[in-house]
Amino acid sequence: MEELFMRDERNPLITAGDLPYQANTVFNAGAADLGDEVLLLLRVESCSGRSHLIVARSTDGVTGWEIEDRALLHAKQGIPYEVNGVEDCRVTWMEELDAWLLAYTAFGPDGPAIALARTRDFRTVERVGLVFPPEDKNGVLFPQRFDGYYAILHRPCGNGSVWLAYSSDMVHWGRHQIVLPVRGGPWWDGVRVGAGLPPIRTEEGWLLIYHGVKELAGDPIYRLGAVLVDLEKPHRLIGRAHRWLLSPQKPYERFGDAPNVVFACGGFVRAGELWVYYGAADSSICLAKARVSDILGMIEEQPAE
Ligand code: BMA
Repeated sequence: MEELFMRDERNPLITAGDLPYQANTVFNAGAADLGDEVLLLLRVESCSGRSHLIVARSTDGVTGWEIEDRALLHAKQGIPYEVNGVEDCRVTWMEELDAWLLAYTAFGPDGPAIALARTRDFRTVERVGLVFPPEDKNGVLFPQRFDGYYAILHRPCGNGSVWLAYSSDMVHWGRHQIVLPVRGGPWWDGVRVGAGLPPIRTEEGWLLIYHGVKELAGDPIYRLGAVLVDLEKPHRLIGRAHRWLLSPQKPYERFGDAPNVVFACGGFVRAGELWVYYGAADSSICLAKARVSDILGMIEEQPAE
């Protein structure tokens, strides 16, 4: 099937064999466009089964990755809510704080939860703390405040929908509401949805790239889709593409530790083109690109069927 996103022909860009130490897999990276280089915050699953976050840098965002040999965040730092590791980090540039905010899955004794941290240089991090208790995943911060309030997307494990909450200090969160409901039935995003990339500001609204899950005879398929939410009131959904934008098709997306998965945490816009770094089959990191205007066109379009 023809899809909007074009995969980089050099995919997969990073696999466990590229790491400077032994590990099981690498996938679901957060991304930061630093201008003269691309920085990825890789999720590496070690041979203990737990994950940590490690920095990789490349001048063209595709080749020549320099991967650090010490994790930026890992379970061994003795934080109780992270004893089972840290996963799936989303990296949001927060202009007013002059800092990168990290929203990630902190795996504690009671399951996955959402924690925040901040960094200026990706060498040291300051933890904000646990903001949503287990079970919760897919925390993604908006890059600005709305009427003085920070906004975060997250998916409490339960009903499968994406929720939005506001906070004046990033610690206490409230005004909870569903922003992106799970679609139900046979839809490609019928069982669960979760926010992916940090929200992208467009003239028409905030563009959110999310993952949707369909379950077939017990085997989930993870695909990527797009919605628009209101520029001033981001809890208001204003458009939703009915078809997915990227689905597992290539062998590296079909086979791996979790087959049939494309899962995105990081990306940015360069010259009107959205670069999406996605985890393939929970086993590698890949890149796909699409024009933002084409994605917006797809959100407006109603399905023929
Ligand atoms: C989700 C998350 C992701 C993972 C995906 C597919 O629930 O845990 O980290 O990539 O499942 O296994």
